[in-house]
Amino acid sequence: MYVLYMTPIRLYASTIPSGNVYKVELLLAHLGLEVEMVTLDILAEPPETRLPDYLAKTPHGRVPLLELDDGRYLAESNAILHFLAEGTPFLPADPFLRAKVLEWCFFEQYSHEPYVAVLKFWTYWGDLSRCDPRDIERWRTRGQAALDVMALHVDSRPYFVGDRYSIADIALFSYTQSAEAIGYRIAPSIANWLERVRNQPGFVPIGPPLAGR
Ligand SMILES: N[C@@H](CCC(=O)N[C@@H](CS)C(=O)NCC(=O)O)C(=O)O
Repeated sequence: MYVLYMTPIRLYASTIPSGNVYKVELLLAHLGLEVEMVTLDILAEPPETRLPDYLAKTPHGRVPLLELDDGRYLAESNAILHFLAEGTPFLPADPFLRAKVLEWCFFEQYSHEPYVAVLKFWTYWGDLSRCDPRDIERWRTRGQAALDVMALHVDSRPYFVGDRYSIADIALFSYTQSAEAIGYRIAPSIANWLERVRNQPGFVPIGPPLAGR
């Protein structure tokens, strides 16, 4: 049991399984914490994430969104991971290692998620045939480049930071686990690392890709 200085009570998620929401669900499962789940239809017209009631909670209008028992809200998956992991073994105490965790979380949001997650979205829930082929090519080459960087890193170490499972692994695992199914090459070092993550105590799987469609 972990002592958190603020109690999260509610997690806003989407009807389709979102990798960004899943990161938070996975950490909550590791921590043994339960929160109320509120699912929003992000494929509706307009998406439920863009209705005034939700925008009043988070002007960016995205999931995940964490609600605390004092009425405050926190958006951005990796910020939520940092908040929930504070004081737990999933976020190192050492300042340099904490910065390394941030390094990988920024990498995930800038060099990985914008390509792998977007290709995943259009493959399962959008209409890939309506996408500009140059966009698809960019998602493939840049997503692959990110996966190759990751493969090199975990070739010589078990986890991304400090030889210990942390929220850096959770952030990167979320969309990487779906990468092979949508056509990316997964090196053996990545496959082994994915397996190490799946073997962590309290691990929960993400929902199937076409759920909630
Ligand atoms: N950088 C954000 C990305 C959040 C995001 O793009 N969420 C998507 C689901 S994965 C969403 O809310 N889409 C609905 C919408 O754009 O209205 C994070 O890491 O939380």
